[in-house]
Amino acid sequence: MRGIRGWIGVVVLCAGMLPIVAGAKVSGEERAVLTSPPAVPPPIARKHATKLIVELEVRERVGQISDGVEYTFWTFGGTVPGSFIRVRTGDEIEFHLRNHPDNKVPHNIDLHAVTGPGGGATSSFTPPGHETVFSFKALNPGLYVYHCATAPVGMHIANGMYGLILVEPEGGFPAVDREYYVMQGDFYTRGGNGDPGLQPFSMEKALREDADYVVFNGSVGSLTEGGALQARVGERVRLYVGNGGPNLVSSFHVIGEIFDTVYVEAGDAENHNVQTTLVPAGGAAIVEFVVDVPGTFILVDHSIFRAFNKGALGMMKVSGPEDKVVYSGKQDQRIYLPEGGAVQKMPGRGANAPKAESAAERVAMGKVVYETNCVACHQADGAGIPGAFPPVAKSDFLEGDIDRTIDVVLNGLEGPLTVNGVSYNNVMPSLGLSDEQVANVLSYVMNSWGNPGGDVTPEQVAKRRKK
Ligand code: HEC
Ligand SMILES: [Cu+2]
Repeated sequence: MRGIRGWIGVVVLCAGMLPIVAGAKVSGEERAVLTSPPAVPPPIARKHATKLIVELEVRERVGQISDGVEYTFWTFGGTVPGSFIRVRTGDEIEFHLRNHPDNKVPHNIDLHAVTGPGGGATSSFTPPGHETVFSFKALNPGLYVYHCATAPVGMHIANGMYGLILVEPEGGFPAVDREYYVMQGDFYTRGGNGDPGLQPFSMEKALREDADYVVFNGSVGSLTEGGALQARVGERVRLYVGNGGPNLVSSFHVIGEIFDTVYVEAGDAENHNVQTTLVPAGGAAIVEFVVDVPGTFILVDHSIFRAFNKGALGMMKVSGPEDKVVYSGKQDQRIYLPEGGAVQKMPGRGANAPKAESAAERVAMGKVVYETNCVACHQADGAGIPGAFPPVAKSDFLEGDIDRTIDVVLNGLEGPLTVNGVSYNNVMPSLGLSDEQVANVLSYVMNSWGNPGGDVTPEQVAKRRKK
């Protein structure tokens, strides 16, 4: 967090200019630069309004929504969310909507930045293999959602047809060091979360608002590891945050940060020192913060099961020098067990998960179990976290006795143990996995990260469970 001195002047200036925007002169002609998420086009440097040509192509394509799970996305520009469009107040936008000839259904576009019937939808109905053109004047500054509005509207949006258009105020926004594009969406599939293969859209679940996936930027993990947002200590970061829905509102939060400034609902109202901001379905917010310390900061929808169980989790990796005054890091750790045992049981689940037909399939399915249940503690590379979570990669404990290892995953574990000569004294919860899931995840672990291989069967697990 950081103070806001120097901001007030800019804001007053922008507000004062609003009334003359509609009458501003337009000169010249330009082609808009569009970007794929999480990139944002560069700020607009020109000091005048212009005629701006925007060309957006709809593509229907199969992509990954989660590891091993595919979905037929309908996209603006090939990505979910669609290409980021950046214009300036007063611009006259000539909008070209193209529907690729390989697509199966017609589409159109409703931009919330448009003043006019349907936000453009009534002028842009475009069958496959066609292009439509309409134009509009950007009268109001702000960050706006655009989406497809072809019937059944809910289905087009549920398939990923949404994105953001930023209408910069005259004079632009104050400069920042980094700008990123993050947009949430909820998805509804025939199978449950993690069920592999190509998953068709489920109208029944969409009607019940019973989402299988809630994600940032179109898929589980799109903003983690290699896709994580980047920043350096001391930089000011601005996130353009949208929510395509179709159903759920987002309680947008960055773990370990406080938003210095939020442009509430992406309008003129500024709020400061905000922990969580609401981003409605079909709405947006602009949030800004200075990153003061290094580390990984986790972006979530704070409706928290969506984050840890349905995919609404991203990362910002901040590099640079520590500041032990702002944040000390762990100074001490001891066991505190006022109620005695601390092994928590989670409700049983996974009973009707699909069964692996071969050892290889078991490993593949185990990867999904690992990524949904173990990765938060033992990490994607199995290395664990020093001092807290032991490694499951090249762990002598794990390799030592398979029954003992099965017991750990079945029942959880607390109290001291030694892995590769390092002692741990922490708590692993019982995760309530089925025999099949325990067998799959351990087979995956044993065949990953240089571990020696092997196969654990559901029968072996069932035997241990009886004990
Ligand atoms: C909430 C964090 C957490 C989650 C989730 C978790 N573990 Fe653990 N795990 C631990 C901790 C902590 C220990 C060490 C417990 C102790 O100190 O007594 C541990 C120990 C282990 C061990 C034995 C020690 C070693 O490193 O060989 C294995 C094997 C293991 N976990 C596997 C898994 C698997 C597989 C999953 C997912 C199905 C999983 N864990 C999920 C925290 C977690
Ligand atoms: Cu559409």
